[in-house]
Amino acid sequence: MRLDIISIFPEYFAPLDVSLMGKARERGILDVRVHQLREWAHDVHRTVDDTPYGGGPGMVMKPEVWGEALDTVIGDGSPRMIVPTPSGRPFTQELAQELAAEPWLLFACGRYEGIDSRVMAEYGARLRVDEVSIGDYVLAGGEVAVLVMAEAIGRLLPGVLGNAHSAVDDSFAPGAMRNLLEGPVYTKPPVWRGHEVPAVLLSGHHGKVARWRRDQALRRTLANRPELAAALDPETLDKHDRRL
Ligand code: 6GU
Repeated sequence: MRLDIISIFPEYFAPLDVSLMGKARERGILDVRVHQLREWAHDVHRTVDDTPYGGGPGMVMKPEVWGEALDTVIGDGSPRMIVPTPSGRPFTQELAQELAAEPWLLFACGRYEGIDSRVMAEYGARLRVDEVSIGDYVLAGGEVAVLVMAEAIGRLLPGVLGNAHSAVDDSFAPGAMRNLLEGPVYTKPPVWRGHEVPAVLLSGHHGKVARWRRDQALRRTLANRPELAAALDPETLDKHDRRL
């Protein structure tokens, strides 16, 4: 997968050289190219923003600079373009999976109050453009949101995770535990500072372990995400589940 990122703070993307994303790049699974937006600003101060029409606080990113940057990076190709913004559609595991199937993603990072909306109109006529939010809070800019999305997408690429199965029972992944959060996990020693590992996990009884894990997942979902629990399909709940 090719991943282009345009930002006025390319330094934010140093973490993409490390860990799982760094390995994916070394293995040639990911081709990340980070671009400094100011390279396409031509005045002495390399200005990328201006005051908003209609008034109001903050600054808006200028369309001409973005136009030149995007034309250069896109060339005659057709990447799927993502614009991180708190007013976008929600970034979900489902969207991560959809984006992981694309050959080329282009992230356009806004700062200040955002990018002049005509940029999205212009490129939306040629490319698939999505404005995407990573949650209901406001960041100073799209850079950190792009790191979040890039990692969520990157770990789904074939050959990135060591164990090919380790993404299948993630919270939010499709499957038998669909729509349930993952429950607690334990490793050795069996007793640590007086806290015991639940006996069922040491029993060797696979059926009981699976039942216990499902109960724990359901309890955690009820406690931490009541709206997810309320949306569970009653058809997928058994008698045991309904007692919780
Ligand atoms: Cl994608 N960008 C910014 N600036 N803030 C956010 C966000 C994105 N998602 C949630 N908050």
